Amino acid sequence: MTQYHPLTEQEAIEYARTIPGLFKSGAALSSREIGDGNLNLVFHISDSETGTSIILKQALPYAKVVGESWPLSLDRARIESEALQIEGALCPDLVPRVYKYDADLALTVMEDLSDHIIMRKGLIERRVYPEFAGHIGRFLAHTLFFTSDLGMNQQDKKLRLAQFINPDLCKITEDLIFNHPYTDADTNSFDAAIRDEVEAIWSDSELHLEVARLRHGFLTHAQALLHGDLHTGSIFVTETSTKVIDPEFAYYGPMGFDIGAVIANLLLNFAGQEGWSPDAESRSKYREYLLQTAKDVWTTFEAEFRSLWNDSGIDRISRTEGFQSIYVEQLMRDTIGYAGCKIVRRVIGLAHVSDIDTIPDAASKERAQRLALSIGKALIKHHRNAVSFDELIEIATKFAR
Ligand code: SR1
Ligand code: MG
Repeated sequence: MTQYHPLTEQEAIEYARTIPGLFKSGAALSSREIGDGNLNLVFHISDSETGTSIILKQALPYAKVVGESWPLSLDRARIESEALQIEGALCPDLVPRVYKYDADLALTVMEDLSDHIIMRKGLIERRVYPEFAGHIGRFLAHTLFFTSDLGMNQQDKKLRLAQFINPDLCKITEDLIFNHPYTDADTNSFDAAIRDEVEAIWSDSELHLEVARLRHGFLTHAQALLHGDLHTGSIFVTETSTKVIDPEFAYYGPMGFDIGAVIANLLLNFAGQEGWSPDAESRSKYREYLLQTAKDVWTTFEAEFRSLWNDSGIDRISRTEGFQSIYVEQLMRDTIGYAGCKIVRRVIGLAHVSDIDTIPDAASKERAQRLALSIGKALIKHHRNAVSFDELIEIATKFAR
């Protein structure tokens, strides 16, 4: 089974049996392909007698969401498994354990997190995750700091950058986030009801100029090893645990892109509450929770990042008085700008989010889409002038009134 081919459910069982120390020989294993993402196969293999289970994630040589007409490198499976191992060394409690990576089959064998749920689903059900902001703020601070020139040997960092050259997946982001939503591209997908707003975005040159700046940062600012796709569908949660999965888009890019992704997805759910909250009072209460979480993510990130800088910074010159604040303020502005881009693409572009797309009532869905676009555009246009993260909260609050 060593030559690359997409596994069947039965072959996934046979493969799982070959991994030492997991299943007893002769165990009655069951296999289900459960991948609901855009790119890969995901097999859940379990032994109902012992309760042991694992996940086999296999990259396909094309984008599953579009088909074989969109080829994609299988190297993303290596990138994902290596990124998971780096993240696991820095934040062992916040990522799944990797048991094995098989380069020939572009396959990663990892811990099953079925006792958690995908955070996007939890937020649609209007659940509350009290530990999430602290966990993800720490994940962001540690993974970004210790893979940057601030926290690791600067020559080793250059070699690590080479290890994470990820052109196919970066191109998806460059096109689907930073280009296509701003023009009449074939890949776009949006409801006819909001065509007026979408056409206004296509002709908004002030907006395009800011997106061009942010895209340039994504292309050129090799600041830290990013997760690269840190939305709430890439995060498993319980009330007490957070696990980040799916770093196949990992590459060296601007830190604010990862922080902004988390914030954007909280705001997409904030907009989606047009359709999920039963009444105005509970909508406003859940939205307060989402905004407080967004603020806590930033505040935790900033505090942890500054303390890592003070305690574990690797060079003298970066400790020069004032430099840390200049750096962190720029991160805050980047975070706001990238959050805006991540919101707009999920309403107009190829890949949407269920927080908005699955709202059953058409009028509520349209309100949610328009609200998301208003917030996204305002964040993009304002990001370079922001002096405090609170301005993001004020923008979301203003448009939701
Ligand atoms: C063709 S892939 C579309 C999207 O799915 C992934 O989760 C990324 O967000 C990507 O942009
Ligand atoms: Mg993914």
